[in-house]
This record gives sequence, C-alpha cells and structure tokens, in this order.
Amino acid sequence: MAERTLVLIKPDAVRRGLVGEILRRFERRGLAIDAMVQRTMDGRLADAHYAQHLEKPFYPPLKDFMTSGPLVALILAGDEAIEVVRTMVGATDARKAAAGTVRGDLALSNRENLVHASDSPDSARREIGLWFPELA
Ligand code: FUP
Repeated sequence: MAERTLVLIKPDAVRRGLVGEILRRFERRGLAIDAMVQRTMDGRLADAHYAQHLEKPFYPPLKDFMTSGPLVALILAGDEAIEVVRTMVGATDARKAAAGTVRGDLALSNRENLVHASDSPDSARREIGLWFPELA
C-alpha cells in the first residue's frame, strides 16, 4: 500500500531555517520518512535530476540555485504519497500556489520554491535511483 516519493527540501529552505517546518507538515499528515540525507547537489546530479529541463531558458539559473548550498533529500512513504505530497507542496510558481500549501504559505518565487517532489510513479522511481541508489 505504501507508495514512495522523492522530496528535496531545497537550498532556500535550508538557508531560511524551514527544514523543520516543512518536515513537520509531512510527518503530521502521516507520511513516513524512509530515508533522509543532507547533501549539496553538484552539476552532474543537477543535470541528471532535471534532465527534462536541460534546454529550457530557466535551467541555468535553476542549476545555479539548486547547487548553491546544502539541501535535504528524503524518501517519503504512504498511501498515494506521490499525489498527496504534490498537493501539499502546491503550484510550481509560489506566487500562484494555494494558501495551505508549503509554497503558498512560505514562498513567493517561481524558482526559489522550497521543495521538489516527484510528479509520477516513473519520476519517483528514477529520482529515488539518482538520490538513493542503494534503496532503489
Ligand atoms: P515542479 O514539478 O513543481 O518542481 O516544477 P517543474 O518540474 O516544472 O520545474 C522544476 C523547477 O524549475 C521548479 F521547481 C522551479 C524551476 N522553474 C523556474 O525556475 N522557472 C520556470 O519558469 C519554471 C520552473
């Protein structure tokens, strides 16, 4: 029954001291933390993680941001975890994200939007393989 999803608490959240606030929301929802590590993304991992965005105009500044400092990578597990976590995180553009979501409550940027979460079962498998190959 438990589905797994890959979540990144991004460098802006670490810098702002919001790791606890964000984890608290996921834990209170009933999601389990299956794995968690603090790590700084290097350019290679950024290119692999965001493979579908490599040619986009927003990718160079996104890469600079994502590699700018430590982030926290985790696997969350629970019933329909992929969709549940995406809903809790909110729209990509935090300026348009609904109140009550992580981005809608805590961010105001289309780039520095605090959290990444896998968007499908295929993405979750691929991203867990990149970040936690020993658990894939
Ligand atoms: P999401 O699935 O919500 O993380 O959003 P996307 O996969 O579409 O985009 C990945 C990241 O690229 C976003 F989290 C922020 C960044 N981005 C921009 O910087 N500018 C854009 O116009 C779109 C996305």
